[in-house]
Amino acid sequence: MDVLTFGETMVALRGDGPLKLGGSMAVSVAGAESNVAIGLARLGHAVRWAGAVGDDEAGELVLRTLRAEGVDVSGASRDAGAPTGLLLFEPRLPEVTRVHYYRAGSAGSRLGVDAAERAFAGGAPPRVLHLTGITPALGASARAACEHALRRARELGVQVCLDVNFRSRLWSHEEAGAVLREWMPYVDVLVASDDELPLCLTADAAPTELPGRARALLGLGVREVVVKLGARGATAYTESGELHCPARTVRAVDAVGAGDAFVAGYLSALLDGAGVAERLERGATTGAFAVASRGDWEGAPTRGELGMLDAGDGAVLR
Ligand code: KDG
Repeated sequence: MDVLTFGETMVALRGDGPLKLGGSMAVSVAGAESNVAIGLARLGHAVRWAGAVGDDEAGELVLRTLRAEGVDVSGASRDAGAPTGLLLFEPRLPEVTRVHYYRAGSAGSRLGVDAAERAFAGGAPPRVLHLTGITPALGASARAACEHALRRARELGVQVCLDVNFRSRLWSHEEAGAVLREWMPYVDVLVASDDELPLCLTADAAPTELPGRARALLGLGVREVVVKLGARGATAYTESGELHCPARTVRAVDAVGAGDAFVAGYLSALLDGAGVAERLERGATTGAFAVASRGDWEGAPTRGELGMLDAGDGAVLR
């Protein structure tokens, strides 16, 4: 197994306009960790997603979708006592999408240490454990599960990638900071947007500018600090210095999931043994595919499609 990822995947309903006006919605699944898993699977990597869904048809949709995408779900569990979570995407303005969560008390939010243990069971350990800062925001049990996974990764010599993915609807800056700061000693590759970096540093010790913050995190033992800058691209900081990669220019259709797609591209190149420049470039490419496609993960490229962005506007590939 190349990558193990652990978190909540929900049924996702996507509308076309203001939710209160009704109309139809497209049914799919979404969750930051499974978005990364699908992105990696499309690029040919062996990935396992572990998490919990309800013993319901919504859970069936989640598992069936992940299986169809080539993601190993053998570490996932069904929780007969709670429903699969739900989220609604409401595209409110061309560039602004509102998200509504229905995940309090969901099966995914009740993940526990046993689920984390099951995630690692069977076969050789993964090369990378990928977590996000969303799962610990779901409750004490889900947080304990992540912390168990971090300790197991350390014992097994598995490198850890953490995408901060701060969700203000789920917890406060203070709550997130208290947890994420404790996690830093376990993290090898930290992915964050520039405004999320302060959550990982003690407030009074935190420098105010981006390179200083990244250096402070490297000083805590993080090996790579990868900062997502949206339309401005991404910058990686390592002990050898900093490297920037601009974003690819595409017609933006739906930015949701772009960060997860970026992580999938970055990790894919890392697994291939590529250097930081190539990791950033692949991340920029997979991120651009996500921005140019509707849905969280649906537009993720296969390896053979990575070059498609160079085909030029209006190209017809025959
Ligand atoms: O990154 C996209 C995710 O935000 C989306 O799939 C839903 O995981 C999700 C979340 O908690 O916001």
